[in-house]
Amino acid sequence: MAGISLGKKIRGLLSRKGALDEAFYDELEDTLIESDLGARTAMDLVDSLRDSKEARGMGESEILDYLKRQLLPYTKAAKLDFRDKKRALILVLGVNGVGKTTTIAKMARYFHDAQGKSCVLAAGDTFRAAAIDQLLVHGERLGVRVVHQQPGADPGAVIYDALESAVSRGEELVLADTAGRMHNKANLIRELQKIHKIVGAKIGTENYCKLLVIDTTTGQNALRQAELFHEAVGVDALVMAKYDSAAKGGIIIPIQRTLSIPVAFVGTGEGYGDLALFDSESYLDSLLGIG
Ligand SMILES: Nc1nc2c(ncn2[C@@H]2O[C@H](COP(=O)(O)OP(=O)(O)O)[C@@H](O)[C@H]2O)c(=O)[nH]1
Ligand SMILES: [Mg+2]
Repeated sequence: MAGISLGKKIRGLLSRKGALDEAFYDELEDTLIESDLGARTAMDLVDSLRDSKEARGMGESEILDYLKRQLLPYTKAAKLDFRDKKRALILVLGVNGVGKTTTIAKMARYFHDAQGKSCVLAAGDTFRAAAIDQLLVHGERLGVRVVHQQPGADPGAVIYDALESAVSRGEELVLADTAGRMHNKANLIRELQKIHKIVGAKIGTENYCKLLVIDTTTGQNALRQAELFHEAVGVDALVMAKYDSAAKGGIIIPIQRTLSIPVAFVGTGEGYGDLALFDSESYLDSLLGIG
């Protein structure tokens, strides 16, 4: 599980070193960087610990608590609450293979069970035929309608249709899949901007959420992806998929530091129930091995 290793490493470092000397600070900085917290965060954390008067007399658990307090501002949670909304749309973004389609299926289950929402899925990844089939299979298993067209169809049109038909059928939440790959990056961005323009105008910003799925196991790549998608269409919240398989798990911290994007969900496995609401306290406790 993610995080245990960072907490363990820091504890190991503390028991080996005993004293908070320069060698300890250097190793701590390396350890933080290895856990994907980013060089700037690692440096700032170590500097603040080094400069803090309170740190001198601290024991192991106090140091971990101190680090936790320093990191809290960069682990904000996004609250996706659609209970009072008659209609809303979540546009799910992310590069190929990060877990978009799986997350959509999990969210259909979550928003139905936790918020009483009737969902409809839009097969906006028209780049691959298999992507449409995959969504259809989830829809059938979950008993949720899937709006789709043939491979190669205009994804903006598919999502627009899903929204229109949701209005006429009284379905409240549209979960829209998108392609994570195009012939090239410029194409992908242009396609997403087109979808964003069509969908945003139709649904209105207050009922529209752009959710970026990142694969927690890919480390710094996820930061570059977040920058790309955020610049293209603006990302409202993140999903940390595959947290269960990540040995590191600190990547949301540099993403929040740079882009201030809060985290909505954590993917904890491949099943429909394997989606947890992100919670800063428990995330940091797990990252730092506290408690
Ligand atoms: N262990 C684990 N696997 C996941 C999670 N989310 C997705 N996956 C797996 O990641 C692979 C790619 O997922 P998919 O939803 O097809 O990615 P997409 O290309 O972004 O739509 C699949 O094998 C999923 O079962 C997760 O939270 N944990
Ligand atoms: Mg997919």
